[in-house]
Amino acid sequence: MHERMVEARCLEERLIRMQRGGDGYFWIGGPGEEAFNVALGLLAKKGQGLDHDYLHLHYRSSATLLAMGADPVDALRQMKSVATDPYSGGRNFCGHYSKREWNVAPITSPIEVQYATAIGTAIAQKRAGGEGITIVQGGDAGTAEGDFASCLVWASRPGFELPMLIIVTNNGWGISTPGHEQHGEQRIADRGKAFGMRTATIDGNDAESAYRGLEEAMRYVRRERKPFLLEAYVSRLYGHSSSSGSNYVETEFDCVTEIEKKLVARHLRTSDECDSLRAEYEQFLLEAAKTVSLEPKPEPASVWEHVFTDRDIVGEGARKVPHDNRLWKAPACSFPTTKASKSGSAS
Ligand SMILES: Cc1ncc(C[n+]2csc(CCOP(=O)(O)OP(=O)(O)O)c2C)c(N)n1
Repeated sequence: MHERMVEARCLEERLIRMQRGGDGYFWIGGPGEEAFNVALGLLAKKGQGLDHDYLHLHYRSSATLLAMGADPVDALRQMKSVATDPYSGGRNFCGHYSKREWNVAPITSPIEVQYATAIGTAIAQKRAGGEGITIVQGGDAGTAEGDFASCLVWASRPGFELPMLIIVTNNGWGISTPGHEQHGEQRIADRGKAFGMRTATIDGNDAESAYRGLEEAMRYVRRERKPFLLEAYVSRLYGHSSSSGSNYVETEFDCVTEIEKKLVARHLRTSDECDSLRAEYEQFLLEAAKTVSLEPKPEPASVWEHVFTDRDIVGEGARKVPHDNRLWKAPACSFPTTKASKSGSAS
């Protein structure tokens, strides 16, 4: 875990430097969340399809992707907006990953959208059975959005509970608004109790607590096929984004420094070894950023690739669909039915 955390921190620091040096337009990322996010990436059942975990992550989740085995150089490519960026072909912000082969859904900039889309993969996994679960993660301020409430409702319908691990990484801020001014309850996780959900609040800054908390929650969702709302306290070590200055915040708890203190105290690593590990990653990423800066920019015409549709759905599609019922087919449905719906009345 330590090595992945160091790698993730060095990557975020390199991305910040790139943005400041004119090698990127905007930075947002997850320094301060490495302990929790690395544990999540290591524990996820990686792969494609319903029997693997679906991940609907946050723009601060770079460490999760690294822990799953992503190449850090690809994150530099997205920052530099070069055509070789495998996530968006140089067309999206840094930290906006997606990886079909690992069920990692695209990160959204509008906050909380992921809590609504995650319901879809969780329903598919409920119907399919098996071991795969849906994991959705976002920040604390975003939980004020209706999408979060929709997620709690859909995840907990009696008799059709969804295999969903609902995560809130609570850094105490929504850009510049402090969390304690925004919601009356002490713990966001407590909201799950009203829906009959299992919940927990953990210290996401401590690598051991994060790993154990996640392991337990995931085991429950995987076996019981029911939701779990997990709130993890984390730090926001370089502020909100480049828009807020992206300077190191001395007063926040630093999970990398803390794990290193523990490793040294337990004689598992020396502080020299910790320093050299960091220096190695820094050097590697510095060199990689230079190489990436020489890679080609996307061709202008590629702006039309991977957009929602290449058809005229407003003109042609919108006219056809409502008038031609043959285009619409009822999907196979295994929702629980009420007595009324069994006897033919609308439910
Ligand atoms: C729907 C929507 N509203 C507002 C914003 C502007 N915005 C971007 S990040 C952010 C704060 C999000 O805070 P939180 O959910 O706690 O996540 P954090 O960034 O702190 O990890 C806001 C309000 C947005 N991106 N999308």
